[in-house]
Amino acid sequence: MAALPAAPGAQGARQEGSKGQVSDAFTEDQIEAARKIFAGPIAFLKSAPKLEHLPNPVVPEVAFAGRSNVGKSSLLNALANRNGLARTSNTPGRTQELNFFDIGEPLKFRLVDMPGYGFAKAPKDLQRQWRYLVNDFLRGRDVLKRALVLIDSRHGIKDVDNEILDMLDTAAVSYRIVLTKTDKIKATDLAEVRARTELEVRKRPAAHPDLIVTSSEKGMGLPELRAAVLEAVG
Ligand SMILES: Nc1nc2c(ncn2[C@@H]2O[C@H](COP(=O)(O)OP(=O)(O)OP(=O)(O)O)[C@@H](O)[C@H]2O)c(=O)[nH]1
Ligand SMILES: [Mg+2]
Repeated sequence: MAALPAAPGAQGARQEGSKGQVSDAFTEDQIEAARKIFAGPIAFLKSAPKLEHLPNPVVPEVAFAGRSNVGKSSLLNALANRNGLARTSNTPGRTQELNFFDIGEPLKFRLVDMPGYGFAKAPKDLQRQWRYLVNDFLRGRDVLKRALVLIDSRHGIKDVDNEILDMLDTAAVSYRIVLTKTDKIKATDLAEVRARTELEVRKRPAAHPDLIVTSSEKGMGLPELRAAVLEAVG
């Protein structure tokens, strides 16, 4: 793990910020309402390779953003409890378009799985294309209620993440940080990265102050993340 700043302050912030076991507390009713919606009808709607292919903005949307390979598509599948809804891969750069998923029947809201950023091995013009697509969507989509910005718990917030967080803060796009792949690290390292990330997030005006800590593999944090999505679109 990278060197960490000021551990004592980090600990303080963590205690203050976390009321529940894994994130801020949702009521049982909120958790149950979210569980029900995500257990119901969910369908892939369309892939948009360019902004002119976006679906009509008829319902609220929540988008999954983050570095390539951080686990965006896997987390969407885990939330829906449906493998293969969004395509995942070991190889970074799997998701190359904006993929829209309809939640609820009648349609209640949409989730958007986006291409990742920071995949250095992708051809430069492709990287640029994805960056424009993602940034323009996040900045310009009226019905976007919140972006979920996924951060790999093994690495914490990196420079490429800060670039997108700066953009979201500047454009006043509401977002929330979600730590991923927590099954891959020790509990002590997780506590440390969580505390450090919470401190970093507190300085950011458009960020929700509480993180959600997840593992798609083990199912950790999924009930809370479902509730957080519902809260964002509600
Ligand atoms: N152990 C573990 N592996 C995970 C988890 N989430 C995702 N992965 C793995 O990480 C790899 C990348 O996952 P994806 O969901 O495709 O990542 P992505 O962010 O959608 O990637 P791009 O579409 O390329 O931007 C896959 O091999 C997943 O199986 C997790 O919670 N735990
Ligand atoms: Mg993906």
